[in-house]
Amino acid sequence: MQMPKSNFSEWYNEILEIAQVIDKRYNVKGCYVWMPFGFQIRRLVFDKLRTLLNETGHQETLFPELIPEDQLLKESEHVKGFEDEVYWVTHGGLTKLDVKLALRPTSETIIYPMFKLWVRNHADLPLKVYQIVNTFRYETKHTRPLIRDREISTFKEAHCVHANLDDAEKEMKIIQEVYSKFWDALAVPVMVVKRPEWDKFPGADYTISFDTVMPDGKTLQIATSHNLGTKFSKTFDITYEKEDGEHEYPYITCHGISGRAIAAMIAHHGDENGLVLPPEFAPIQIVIVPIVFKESKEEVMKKAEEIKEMLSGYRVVLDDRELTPGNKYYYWETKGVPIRIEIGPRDIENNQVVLVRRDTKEKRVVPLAEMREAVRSLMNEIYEYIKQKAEKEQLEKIEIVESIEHAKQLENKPVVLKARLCSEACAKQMENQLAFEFRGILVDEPADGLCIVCKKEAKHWGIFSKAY
Ligand code: A5A
Repeated sequence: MQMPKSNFSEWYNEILEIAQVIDKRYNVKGCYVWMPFGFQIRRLVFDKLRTLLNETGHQETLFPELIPEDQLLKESEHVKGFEDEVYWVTHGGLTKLDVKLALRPTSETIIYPMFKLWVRNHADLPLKVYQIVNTFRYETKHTRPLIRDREISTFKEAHCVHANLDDAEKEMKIIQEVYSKFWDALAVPVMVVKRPEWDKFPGADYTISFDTVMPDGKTLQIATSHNLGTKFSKTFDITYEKEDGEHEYPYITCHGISGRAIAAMIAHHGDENGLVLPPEFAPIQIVIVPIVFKESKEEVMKKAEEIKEMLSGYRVVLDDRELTPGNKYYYWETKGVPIRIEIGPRDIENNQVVLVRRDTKEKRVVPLAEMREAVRSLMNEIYEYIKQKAEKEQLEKIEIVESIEHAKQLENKPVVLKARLCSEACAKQMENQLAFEFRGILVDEPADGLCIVCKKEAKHWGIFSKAY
């Protein structure tokens, strides 16, 4: 079956179903089921994130899910940001609870009262923890699996306490590096932007966001990193004793990535035949399809087993089902298996195998003795190819605009705008005249030239887009 990607929304829904990633038929809106195959992708992807966080001194933890009402309401800006989105538990059985309990929309107000108990003096800092949990947000925009869940079933949140602003800023950079490595591994291209004042995380001093451009030209925020300053440590009365004996409020940073990571990976690389996955995150990396005829069946199956043994260390399936090879090809293509190995009587005769890559469908005949090495290098080639392809496709959707009129002409195109700006005030002015949202300024790319709005000297590149 062919699924054209031109209608992205339809394609996305279909691919999740056909590849058996998510079943969205559960009867609570915004709550979805991870199917076993999808769950394996999830595990591989989030284990990568775990490894990167562990390597940089973040420790995995697990906090409770329920928040007493008064505790959630403590930080006023934070509350305002989330009050429309909170699910409440009001009863325990038939008994009405004295204090309503919120299902976490995020865990600042759960974790920070505990930080108050854990942080005593400078030797306790930095304190860097993270958890991978489900959170709940009563989303009112159109829900869709992994992109906008009401039960965000996969939510990695890191929360870090630092002695001073300098250390907090260093952590913001460390996370930027960790996240960049993560997106690089997933071959997902990103733009790193600083969100404007009016669009930062509720309670944050500022927010850095990783946005990716989806195939339909809309941006998806796939990670955020917030410098919360001392606001939350003041609210939750977290202090530490400095070397000189004085007590000080520490700085806090927090950093989130959700199942959107998987949505982005699928959206960028998948095609009309199904998933295409970077080999590192493919639950099955190689499928062996024996081409059997009655008279040679035994011999071919024996060879196929041998080939499987030769590929130890990879995640390999030998598909010995009673189906036609064509059916098997189709089945494994939908699941994004990076390499297919075909082995038939003629290959045995010639002491060779046929390797077929999922991304380009290219076939390669290699001597059996060179198969392992060929597979290894093909995996790298596939990763490089899909990464460059995704980067190129993203770049092609980013239009540099020199005037508001030019921006207006692009309003119905699936593009993202990049414009020189001097300030957030000018960005706001531009946003007010357009059907695009201001997403922020690029953090690693200063601009020169003139501001698109006021024609004074520009300092930044601003990004404007339609957004998920
Ligand atoms: N405590 C901080 C880390 C926090 O909650 N930040 S956040 O609100 O920005 O969420 C982190 C990330 O979760 C977002 O950048 C976004 O990529 C993802 N996210 C937010 N709402 C989501 C939803 N309804 N479904 C899936 N992912 C979501």
